Amino acid sequence: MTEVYKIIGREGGPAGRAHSHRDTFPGGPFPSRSPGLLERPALPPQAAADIASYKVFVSGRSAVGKTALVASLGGLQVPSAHHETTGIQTTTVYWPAKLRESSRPLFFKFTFWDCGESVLKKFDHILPACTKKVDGFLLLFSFTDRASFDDLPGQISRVTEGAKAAVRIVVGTKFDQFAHTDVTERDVAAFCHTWGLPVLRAKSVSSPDGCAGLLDVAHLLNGLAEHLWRQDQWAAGLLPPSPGSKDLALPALAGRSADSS
Ligand SMILES: Nc1nc2c(ncn2[C@@H]2O[C@H](COP(=O)(O)OP(=O)(O)OP(=O)(O)O)[C@@H](O)[C@H]2O)c(=O)[nH]1
Ligand SMILES: [Mg+2]
Repeated sequence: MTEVYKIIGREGGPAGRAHSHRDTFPGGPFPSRSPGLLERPALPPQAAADIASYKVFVSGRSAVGKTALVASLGGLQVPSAHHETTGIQTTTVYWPAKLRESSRPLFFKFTFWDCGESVLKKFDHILPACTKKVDGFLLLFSFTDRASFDDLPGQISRVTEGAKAAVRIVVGTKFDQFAHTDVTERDVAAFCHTWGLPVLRAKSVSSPDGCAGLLDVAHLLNGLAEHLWRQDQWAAGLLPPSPGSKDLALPALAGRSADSS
Protein backbone atom coordinates (compact mmCIF):
# COMPACT_ATOMS: atom_id res chain seq x y z
CA MET A 1 0.00 0.00 0.00
CA THR A 2 1.29 3.44 -0.79
CA GLU A 3 0.06 6.40 1.20
CA VAL A 4 -0.01 9.71 -0.59
CA TYR A 5 -1.04 13.02 0.85
CA LYS A 6 -0.78 16.54 -0.40
CA ILE A 7 -0.70 19.84 1.38
CA ILE A 8 -1.57 22.69 -0.93
CA GLY A 9 -0.35 26.11 0.11
CA ARG A 10 1.14 27.07 3.45
CA GLU A 11 0.18 29.55 6.13
CA GLY A 12 1.68 32.92 5.35
CA GLY A 13 3.13 31.73 2.08
CA PRO A 14 1.99 31.62 -1.51
CA ALA A 15 -0.57 28.92 -2.26
CA GLY A 16 -0.40 26.25 -4.91
CA ARG A 17 2.65 24.28 -3.81
CA ALA A 18 2.17 20.66 -2.96
CA HIS A 19 3.93 18.42 -0.50
CA SER A 20 3.26 14.77 -1.11
CA HIS A 21 4.49 11.67 0.65
CA ARG A 22 4.95 8.03 -0.40
CA ASP A 23 6.07 5.05 1.68
CA THR A 24 7.82 2.37 -0.34
CA PHE A 25 9.90 -0.75 0.02
CA PRO A 26 12.05 -2.09 -2.83
CA GLY A 27 11.90 -5.83 -3.57
CA GLY A 28 14.74 -8.25 -2.82
CA PRO A 29 14.75 -10.54 0.21
CA PHE A 30 11.57 -8.91 1.53
CA PRO A 31 8.05 -8.61 0.13
CA SER A 32 7.91 -6.50 -3.03
CA ARG A 33 4.73 -4.73 -1.99
CA SER A 34 4.99 -1.35 -0.28
CA PRO A 35 4.23 -1.21 3.45
CA GLY A 36 1.59 1.21 4.70
CA LEU A 37 2.45 4.16 6.91
CA LEU A 38 1.80 2.29 10.15
CA GLU A 39 3.67 -0.82 9.11
CA ARG A 40 7.32 -1.69 9.17
CA PRO A 41 9.02 -4.43 7.17
CA ALA A 42 8.11 -7.86 8.58
CA LEU A 43 10.85 -9.95 10.21
CA PRO A 44 10.66 -13.00 12.50
CA PRO A 45 10.59 -11.90 16.21
CA GLN A 46 14.08 -13.29 16.88
CA ALA A 47 15.47 -11.05 14.16
CA ALA A 48 13.71 -7.85 15.25
CA ALA A 49 15.73 -5.02 13.80
CA ASP A 50 16.43 -1.44 14.80
CA ILE A 51 15.57 1.28 12.33
CA ALA A 52 18.07 4.04 11.56
CA SER A 53 16.22 6.99 10.00
CA TYR A 54 17.79 9.55 7.72
CA LYS A 55 16.55 12.58 5.81
CA VAL A 56 18.19 12.84 2.39
CA PHE A 57 17.75 15.84 0.12
CA VAL A 58 18.00 15.14 -3.61
CA SER A 59 19.21 18.19 -5.53
CA GLY A 60 20.12 19.07 -9.10
CA ARG A 61 19.05 21.11 -12.09
CA SER A 62 15.67 20.67 -13.72
CA ALA A 63 15.30 17.45 -15.74
CA VAL A 64 18.54 16.01 -14.38
CA GLY A 65 16.53 13.03 -13.12
CA LYS A 66 15.76 13.63 -9.42
CA THR A 67 12.19 12.32 -9.50
CA ALA A 68 13.15 9.38 -11.72
CA LEU A 69 16.00 8.44 -9.36
CA VAL A 70 13.82 8.55 -6.25
CA ALA A 71 11.14 6.48 -8.00
CA SER A 72 13.72 3.88 -9.00
CA LEU A 73 15.16 3.75 -5.46
CA GLY A 74 11.67 3.21 -4.08
CA GLY A 75 10.71 0.50 -6.55
CA LEU A 76 8.03 2.80 -8.01
CA GLN A 77 7.08 3.50 -11.63
CA VAL A 78 9.84 5.57 -13.21
CA PRO A 79 8.34 8.48 -15.19
CA SER A 80 9.28 8.17 -18.85
CA ALA A 81 8.72 11.86 -19.62
CA HIS A 82 9.79 14.97 -17.77
CA HIS A 83 7.01 16.43 -15.65
CA GLU A 84 8.37 19.20 -13.51
CA THR A 85 7.86 18.44 -9.81
CA THR A 86 5.63 21.23 -8.57
CA GLY A 87 6.46 21.11 -4.86
CA ILE A 88 8.26 18.94 -2.34
CA GLN A 89 7.65 15.21 -2.62
CA THR A 90 8.96 12.88 0.10
CA THR A 91 9.45 9.16 -0.45
CA THR A 92 10.41 6.70 2.28
CA VAL A 93 12.49 3.66 1.42
CA TYR A 94 13.53 0.86 3.80
CA TRP A 95 16.82 -0.96 3.16
CA PRO A 96 18.22 -3.87 5.21
CA ALA A 97 21.77 -4.29 6.52
CA LYS A 98 23.73 -6.18 9.16
CA LEU A 99 26.52 -4.87 11.38
CA ARG A 100 29.64 -6.91 10.64
CA GLU A 101 31.00 -7.01 14.18
CA SER A 102 27.78 -8.08 15.92
CA SER A 103 25.72 -9.49 13.02
CA ARG A 104 22.89 -7.30 14.34
CA PRO A 105 20.25 -6.71 11.64
CA LEU A 106 19.30 -3.14 10.99
CA PHE A 107 16.92 -1.27 8.73
CA PHE A 108 17.86 1.97 7.10
CA LYS A 109 14.86 4.22 6.62
CA PHE A 110 15.69 6.85 4.02
CA THR A 111 13.25 9.72 3.53
CA PHE A 112 14.13 11.26 0.19
CA TRP A 113 13.12 14.91 -0.27
CA ASP A 114 12.65 15.70 -3.96
CA CYS A 115 11.79 19.21 -5.03
CA GLY A 116 11.37 20.63 -8.52
CA GLU A 117 14.23 22.94 -9.39
CA SER A 118 12.03 25.79 -10.61
CA VAL A 119 9.90 25.84 -7.44
CA LEU A 120 13.11 25.83 -5.41
CA LYS A 121 14.29 28.92 -7.24
CA LYS A 122 10.91 30.64 -7.02
CA PHE A 123 10.22 30.38 -3.29
CA ASP A 124 12.88 31.27 -0.72
CA HIS A 125 11.53 29.10 2.09
CA ILE A 126 11.73 25.79 0.18
CA LEU A 127 15.49 25.20 0.39
CA PRO A 128 15.66 25.82 4.17
CA ALA A 129 12.76 23.36 4.63
CA CYS A 130 14.57 20.72 2.60
CA THR A 131 17.91 21.18 4.35
CA LYS A 132 16.60 21.53 7.91
CA LYS A 133 17.95 18.63 10.01
CA VAL A 134 19.13 16.93 6.84
CA ASP A 135 21.49 13.96 7.19
CA GLY A 136 22.64 13.59 3.62
CA PHE A 137 22.61 15.10 0.15
CA LEU A 138 22.41 13.37 -3.20
CA LEU A 139 23.86 15.99 -5.56
CA LEU A 140 22.85 15.08 -9.09
CA PHE A 141 24.34 15.80 -12.47
CA SER A 142 23.45 14.12 -15.75
CA PHE A 143 26.01 12.32 -17.92
CA THR A 144 24.15 13.74 -20.94
CA ASP A 145 24.17 17.36 -19.73
CA ARG A 146 27.63 18.91 -19.43
CA ALA A 147 26.23 22.09 -17.88
CA SER A 148 24.81 20.11 -14.97
CA PHE A 149 28.28 18.66 -14.30
CA ASP A 150 30.00 22.04 -14.57
CA ASP A 151 27.44 23.45 -12.13
CA LEU A 152 28.34 20.93 -9.38
CA PRO A 153 30.68 23.27 -7.43
CA GLY A 154 27.98 25.98 -7.48
CA GLN A 155 25.32 23.46 -6.49
CA ILE A 156 27.42 22.17 -3.60
CA SER A 157 27.94 25.64 -2.15
CA ARG A 158 24.32 26.78 -2.75
CA VAL A 159 22.65 23.70 -1.36
CA THR A 160 24.91 22.29 1.35
CA GLU A 161 25.99 25.64 2.83
CA GLY A 162 23.83 25.41 5.97
CA ALA A 163 24.45 21.70 6.66
CA LYS A 164 28.19 21.17 6.68
CA ALA A 165 28.03 17.98 8.78
CA ALA A 166 25.70 16.15 6.39
CA VAL A 167 26.97 13.43 4.07
CA ARG A 168 27.44 14.60 0.46
CA ILE A 169 27.28 12.10 -2.38
CA VAL A 170 27.38 13.05 -6.04
CA VAL A 171 25.24 10.98 -8.41
CA GLY A 172 25.69 10.94 -12.18
CA THR A 173 22.31 10.12 -13.76
CA LYS A 174 21.46 8.80 -17.25
CA PHE A 175 24.52 6.55 -17.12
CA ASP A 176 22.68 4.23 -19.53
CA GLN A 177 22.96 6.92 -22.24
CA PHE A 178 26.68 6.29 -22.78
CA ALA A 179 26.37 6.97 -26.52
CA HIS A 180 25.36 10.55 -25.71
CA THR A 181 27.64 11.18 -22.76
CA ASP A 182 29.01 14.67 -22.28
CA VAL A 183 31.04 13.81 -19.17
CA THR A 184 34.01 11.46 -19.37
CA GLU A 185 35.47 9.14 -16.74
CA ARG A 186 38.50 11.42 -16.69
CA ASP A 187 36.24 14.39 -15.80
CA VAL A 188 34.70 12.36 -12.98
CA ALA A 189 38.11 11.26 -11.66
CA ALA A 190 39.34 14.87 -11.70
CA PHE A 191 36.23 15.97 -9.80
CA CYS A 192 36.69 13.24 -7.17
CA HIS A 193 40.33 14.23 -6.76
CA THR A 194 39.50 17.92 -6.30
CA TRP A 195 36.44 17.59 -4.09
CA GLY A 196 37.08 14.32 -2.26
CA LEU A 197 33.43 13.30 -2.68
CA PRO A 198 32.13 9.90 -3.77
CA VAL A 199 30.53 9.79 -7.23
CA LEU A 200 27.92 7.08 -7.87
CA ARG A 201 26.35 6.29 -11.22
CA ALA A 202 22.65 5.79 -11.79
CA LYS A 203 20.43 4.62 -14.60
CA SER A 204 16.83 5.20 -13.71
CA VAL A 205 15.19 3.28 -16.50
CA SER A 206 12.08 1.15 -16.33
CA SER A 207 12.00 -2.59 -16.75
CA PRO A 208 8.86 -4.07 -18.41
CA ASP A 209 6.81 -3.57 -15.21
CA GLY A 210 7.66 0.14 -15.23
CA CYS A 211 10.02 0.01 -12.22
CA ALA A 212 13.83 -0.03 -12.14
CA GLY A 213 15.43 -3.37 -11.20
CA LEU A 214 16.89 -3.99 -7.76
CA LEU A 215 20.31 -4.52 -9.34
CA ASP A 216 20.23 -0.99 -10.70
CA VAL A 217 19.62 0.64 -7.32
CA ALA A 218 21.34 -1.60 -4.77
CA HIS A 219 24.80 -0.06 -5.21
CA LEU A 220 23.35 3.38 -4.57
CA LEU A 221 21.35 2.41 -1.48
CA ASN A 222 24.34 0.46 -0.14
CA GLY A 223 26.69 3.40 -0.73
CA LEU A 224 24.30 5.82 0.92
CA ALA A 225 23.80 3.53 3.93
CA GLU A 226 27.54 3.03 4.37
CA HIS A 227 28.35 6.75 4.24
CA LEU A 228 25.50 7.79 6.56
CA TRP A 229 26.34 5.08 9.08
CA ARG A 230 30.01 5.99 9.15
CA GLN A 231 29.17 9.68 9.53
CA ASP A 232 26.97 8.86 12.55
CA GLN A 233 29.64 6.69 14.12
CA TRP A 234 32.28 9.31 13.51
CA ALA A 235 30.08 12.13 14.92
CA ALA A 236 29.54 10.01 18.06
CA GLY A 237 33.33 9.64 18.43
CA LEU A 238 33.13 5.90 17.88
CA LEU A 239 35.21 5.73 14.72
CA PRO A 240 38.15 7.46 13.08
CA PRO A 241 37.11 9.11 9.79
CA SER A 242 38.42 6.43 7.42
CA PRO A 243 36.03 6.20 4.48
CA GLY A 244 37.65 3.01 3.11
CA SER A 245 36.60 0.57 5.82
CA LYS A 246 33.23 -1.20 5.80
CA ASP A 247 31.15 -1.72 8.93
CA LEU A 248 27.98 -2.99 7.33
CA ALA A 249 27.16 -6.24 5.61
CA LEU A 250 24.88 -4.90 2.91
CA PRO A 251 22.76 -6.76 0.38
CA ALA A 252 25.34 -8.18 -2.03
CA LEU A 253 24.24 -8.18 -5.64
CA ALA A 254 26.51 -9.59 -8.29
CA GLY A 255 28.44 -7.31 -10.61
CA ARG A 256 28.09 -4.09 -8.63
CA SER A 257 30.64 -2.00 -6.79
CA ALA A 258 29.60 0.54 -4.17
CA ASP A 259 31.18 3.65 -5.65
CA SER A 260 34.17 5.09 -7.34
CA SER A 261 35.69 6.84 -4.36
N1 LIG B 1 17.57 7.26 -20.02
C1 LIG B 1 17.42 7.83 -18.82
N2 LIG B 1 16.50 8.80 -18.64
C2 LIG B 1 16.38 9.36 -17.43
C3 LIG B 1 17.19 8.97 -16.32
N3 LIG B 1 16.86 9.72 -15.25
C4 LIG B 1 15.87 10.55 -15.67
N4 LIG B 1 15.59 10.34 -16.97
C5 LIG B 1 14.59 11.06 -17.78
O1 LIG B 1 14.88 12.46 -17.70
C6 LIG B 1 13.67 13.21 -17.68
C7 LIG B 1 13.63 14.15 -16.50
O2 LIG B 1 13.61 13.40 -15.30
P1 LIG B 1 12.91 13.93 -13.95
O3 LIG B 1 13.23 12.92 -12.91
O4 LIG B 1 11.49 14.24 -14.18
O5 LIG B 1 13.71 15.30 -13.71
P2 LIG B 1 13.77 16.20 -12.37
O6 LIG B 1 15.20 16.39 -12.00
O7 LIG B 1 12.90 15.61 -11.31
O8 LIG B 1 13.19 17.60 -12.88
P3 LIG B 1 12.40 18.76 -12.06
O9 LIG B 1 11.32 18.13 -11.27
O10 LIG B 1 11.88 19.68 -13.13
O11 LIG B 1 13.40 19.50 -11.20
C8 LIG B 1 12.52 12.18 -17.70
O12 LIG B 1 12.09 12.03 -19.04
C9 LIG B 1 13.19 10.91 -17.22
O13 LIG B 1 12.58 9.73 -17.72
C10 LIG B 1 18.16 7.93 -16.53
O14 LIG B 1 18.93 7.52 -15.63
N5 LIG B 1 18.23 7.41 -17.81
MG1 LIG C 1 11.16 16.23 -10.49
